[in-house]
Amino acid sequence: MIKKAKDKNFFGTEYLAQLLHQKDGPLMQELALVSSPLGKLPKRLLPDTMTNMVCGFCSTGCSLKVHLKNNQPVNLTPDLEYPVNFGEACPKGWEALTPLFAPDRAVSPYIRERTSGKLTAVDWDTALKTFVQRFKFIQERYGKESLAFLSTGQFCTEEMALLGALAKFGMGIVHGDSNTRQCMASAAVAYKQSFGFDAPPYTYKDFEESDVLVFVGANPCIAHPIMWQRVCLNPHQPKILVIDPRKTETAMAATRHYSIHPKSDLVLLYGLARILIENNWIDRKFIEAHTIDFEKFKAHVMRFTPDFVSPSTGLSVEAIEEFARIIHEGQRVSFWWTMGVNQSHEGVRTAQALINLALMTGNIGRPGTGANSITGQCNAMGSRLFSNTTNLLGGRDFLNPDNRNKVASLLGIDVHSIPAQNSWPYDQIIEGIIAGKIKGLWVIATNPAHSWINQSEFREVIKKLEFLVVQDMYYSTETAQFADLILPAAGWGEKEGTVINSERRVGLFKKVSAAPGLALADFYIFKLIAQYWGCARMFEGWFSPQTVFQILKKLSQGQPCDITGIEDYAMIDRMGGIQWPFLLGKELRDKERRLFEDGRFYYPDQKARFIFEDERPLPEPLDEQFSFMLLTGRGTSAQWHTQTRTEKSPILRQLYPKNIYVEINQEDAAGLNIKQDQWVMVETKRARIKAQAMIVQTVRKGQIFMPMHYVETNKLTFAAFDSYSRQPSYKICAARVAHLPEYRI
Ligand SMILES: Nc1nc2c(c(=O)[nH]1)N[C@H]1C(S)=C(S)[C@@H](COP(=O)(O)OP(=O)(O)OC[C@H]3O[C@@H](n4cnc5c(=O)[nH]c(N)nc54)[C@H](O)[C@@H]3O)O[C@H]1N2
Ligand SMILES: Nc1nc2c(c(=O)[nH]1)N[C@H]1C(S)=C(S)[C@@H](COP(=O)(O)OP(=O)(O)OC[C@H]3O[C@@H](n4cnc5c(=O)[nH]c(N)nc54)[C@H](O)[C@@H]3O)O[C@H]1N2
Ligand code: SF4
Ligand SMILES: [Mo]
Repeated sequence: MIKKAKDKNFFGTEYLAQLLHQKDGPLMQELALVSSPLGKLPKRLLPDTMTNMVCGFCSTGCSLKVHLKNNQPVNLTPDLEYPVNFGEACPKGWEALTPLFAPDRAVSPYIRERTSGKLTAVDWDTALKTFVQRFKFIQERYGKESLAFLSTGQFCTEEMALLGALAKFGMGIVHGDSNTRQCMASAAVAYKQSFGFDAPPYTYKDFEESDVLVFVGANPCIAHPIMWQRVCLNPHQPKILVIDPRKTETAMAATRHYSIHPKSDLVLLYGLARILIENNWIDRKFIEAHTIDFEKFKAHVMRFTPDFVSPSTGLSVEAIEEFARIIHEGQRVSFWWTMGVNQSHEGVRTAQALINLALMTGNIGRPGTGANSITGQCNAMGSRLFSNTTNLLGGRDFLNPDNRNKVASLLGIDVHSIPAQNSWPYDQIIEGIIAGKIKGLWVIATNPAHSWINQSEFREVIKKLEFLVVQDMYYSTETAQFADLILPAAGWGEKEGTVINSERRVGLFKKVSAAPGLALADFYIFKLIAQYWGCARMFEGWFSPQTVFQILKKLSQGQPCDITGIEDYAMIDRMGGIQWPFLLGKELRDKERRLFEDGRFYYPDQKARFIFEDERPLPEPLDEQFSFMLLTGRGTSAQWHTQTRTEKSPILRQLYPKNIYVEINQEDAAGLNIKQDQWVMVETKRARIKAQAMIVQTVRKGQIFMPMHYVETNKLTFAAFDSYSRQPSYKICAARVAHLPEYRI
């Protein structure tokens, strides 16, 4: 139950604007006005119009036209011109406005009384004073490292940069990570080590220009449907090869589906490399001119003979040999991967095995080629470069004194306010809470009490905190239910800023709707916190999202992700998004650009590295009791993660099963006497849950699949991590499934 505020002045917005010395500045506009392509206009004067903006769900970065009537968004249609989606959108995009008007929006800050669990609505002044008092108390009592934040790949780059700078430079927080750890860390580390910078090389046109497309652990038909539309536009009758234990929607549409044993990708990819080398199906000229360590790699893969690879992967020798031949015969071969690779105990090396295949066959830097990691959230790429979590702003290194000096001088701050150490990654922050080292946690735009691996532990962990702040659009999320303080955030459509999609395209969010009640754009929440914390001076120049965009440009200068050529938001709008890099003084001739056309990589010697390692055993092997392998992933194109947004749409709700379900092979189901839709038990060493059986042929015998969108799923998962990226290996663990009567619930 939430106690409501009665007094209208309670909202105190004018007071807040005054506090920020912005009575006529952007915060007042934020509260009173909406932005449109016509510029900022007072609400009442806004004519009925349309404005296009990038979708706030997935990393495809489609552009949507929002229709406005009487100053309200009333409808939405996909943008016909935008060089990403060309008039297409998936169900989430079509329904993007609905979640804004949900009844469980946080409309004011709330404070929870711990014993009764009751939430009380408070004004911003009280909320901010509480935030500062509690967090400062913790810092003073337990030291600087006792506070941490967990952030997101789902809001604007300007907001991420302000949060990262505020927390780390202003508030003295050392440990802060983003939920992109769950998603992109393996790809980011793989690129950094192989290319010298975290740089996905492709442009979506490559989907149309390949004659062979290899998808590894990726199900774009469900997770990136509009990227898949681009594949469907390919006029070259391409061969599509899918590596996935499950016969996914994408695998069904493929030329070949390689249903490998889970996590045998590394062995398969080394086996393919060996066949290509043995047959001399490699690009010697490219290897010599542009890479390092090929001979060592060659020696490494020699033991991966087809006879070894076949039983390890479950593929026939013929299938493996044909796979290699298809790669050889392709003129333009592209390799695409997503979570089936990244979410693994050996995700970085698996991603690099794909990079190695592209390098050794010269399939990079040309149309229709590339070793291409597809990102997940709308601004995963912004988070990787500018969130100031794993990297120092602009893809730099906290450990490098030159990098720290550079950022300090660009921002005009004392270099000593920049931590000279790396933040703990996400899992270590959680460990830190368990160990009693972290006492205060600030969670922004992510829902870890549902999405983090091994929930049974996580929920206990979170209770150990002395103070938990959750900043979200909704007061009802699983994580907000534990919060001592909830800060109400505006969502997509209620604020402006930029995001970066999978092909490195900077796109624009706009404000087309006023946030409800007291909810504020995260940007202004951070500004207010800076004010109350007493470090506002450091952020005087960070006036509005638009001014921060100019700061981001400065921070990017000279880096591979240089965006100094982008003038302002209007230019992004005009050009249909702009891919990085785009340097000052350059002319924007092509709407689509790929990296490495000159064969030069980001290391000082400009060469890419072959990086490889022996395969590792499964973190949780099967045993007699837990003899099923549980896979997890996306269920339908209508569901988004922890469902805080997609469950709000009656239309989307029609497009996915209401109850949690487990997909099970028909032979296994028959053996266990399990019928369609029957409630069954799924159990791992961590937890036991109930789910409805969905009997399928798409999951192999001995395996089961559960979508991540239901809160029970991560009670089952096993907390194993890639040792380089610390990305959780969500995809597999040992489980058992049984006919319900066998158990007492
Ligand atoms: N509808 C919808 N779309 C989304 C999202 C969403 O929640 N809903 N989330 C977005 C985000 S943040 C992300 S990161 C992406 C994720 O996009 P994807 O990675 O494409 O989606 P997943 O279903 O998580 O995983 C892909 C596949 O990996 C397979 N897999 C599991 N283990 C292995 C293995 O060992 N080897 C191989 N080769 N494959 C394996 C699974 O069977 C699954 O089909 O989707 C984005 N798009
Ligand atoms: N078992 C299993 N678990 C998984 C995965 C898997 O494949 N299997 N995939 C993992 C992956 S790849 C990912 S990316 C994660 C995703 O996990 P999460 O990031 O936890 O999932 P979301 O539901 O997207 O959470 C985003 C939160 O931000 C809020 N929000 C939305 N917009 C805004 C905003 O503008 N401001 C603020 N302040 N809040 C906002 C939403 O209401 C929601 O509560 O899940 C991971 N978990
Ligand atoms: S594919 Fe992704 S970006 Fe495009 S409409 Fe769907 S959710 Fe939005
Ligand atoms: Mo993700």
